[in-house]
Amino acid sequence: MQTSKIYTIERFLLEQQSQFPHATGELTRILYDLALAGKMIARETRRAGLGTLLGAAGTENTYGERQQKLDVYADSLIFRLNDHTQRLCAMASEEHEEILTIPPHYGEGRYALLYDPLDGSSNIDVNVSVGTIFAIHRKVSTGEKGTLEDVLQSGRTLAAAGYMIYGSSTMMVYSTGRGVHGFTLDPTIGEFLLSHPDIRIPSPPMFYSANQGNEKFWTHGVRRFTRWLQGIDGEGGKPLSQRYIGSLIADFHRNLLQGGVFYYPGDMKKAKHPYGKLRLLFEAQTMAFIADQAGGYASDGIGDVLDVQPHQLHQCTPLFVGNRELVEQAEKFIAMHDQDWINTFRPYRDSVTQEA
Ligand code: AHM
Ligand code: MG
Repeated sequence: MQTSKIYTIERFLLEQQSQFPHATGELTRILYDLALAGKMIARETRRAGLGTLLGAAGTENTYGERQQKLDVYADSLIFRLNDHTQRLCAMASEEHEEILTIPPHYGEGRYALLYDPLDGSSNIDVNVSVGTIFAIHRKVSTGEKGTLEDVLQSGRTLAAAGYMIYGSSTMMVYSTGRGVHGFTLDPTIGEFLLSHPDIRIPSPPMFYSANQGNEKFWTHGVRRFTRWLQGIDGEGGKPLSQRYIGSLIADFHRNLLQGGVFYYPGDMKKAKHPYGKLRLLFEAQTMAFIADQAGGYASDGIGDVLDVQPHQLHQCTPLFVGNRELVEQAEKFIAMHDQDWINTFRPYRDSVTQEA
């Protein structure tokens, strides 16, 4: 007879919480609310092809991108599930320019939640995996209400972070700083069950993931790094296979489970992404936190993403994330060849003027 325990996410969270006698259970409940959001978004993504929610909503987000209807649904759902629980002092969504305050009649809590409601949403129309990304910080501002200060925190101080992936199955992967745990949704019972306890990025790595269509805009160091991954340049060993979905969560998740590196670099020539495309607070910090907890590493090309002190809610960052030795190799190539780019990026990265 099999003796391994079966854990629902609720049971697992409660068991983890019980190891900390002074824990109030608030973080546990926020994670459980996010799991519920994941189930509800998964339900809608399953029906997306049926037409009611498919296609663009006709509005644009803060980056001028077309919002998909599911983006709008996921964004409002996460807010509505969390605004009245008295566990949060503020929220921030990739879809909104400013922080989202808690309606005064609900009362404030001790945490701040950041989320990208539906990452990779341009992939919905073509039935490719998308995800939800979340990050939870402790309140640090001293007033009664949450402020920008509560969300502009470095990844080092995250209380918890993770993502949901809506793929061939729905999974929730999270960490509270004690390992990375993955749960798979059993749709027949509506429960997330522990399927991937204590995830570690395996070695040797298998894949590299980048949008090589942008290669002509990349810096010399990033191109040299790519050749190295292909086993062409320098001491590079066995070539890695290339896999790129264009959905950060899907690309990251594959590399987390099978080993590899994802990168979306900054470049000097493409005016649109001088500091990379991805957002530090809504995308990169969570990937960095999960990678770090799984034995990997995330860099912006200069140093550890977790050490970057954000100054802007929608700050962009280059991102190299995956097996530590691969990411460190990217840093080496960049330090060796991309001094001009470093001189351009560093003042933006290290700026201290806080803004929404
Ligand atoms: P989004 O937050 O608007 O969905 O954009 C982020 C997505 C990531 O999921 C993905 O890694 C990247 O954009 C893909 O960009 P590109 O199409 O330039 O390769
Ligand atoms: Mg996104």
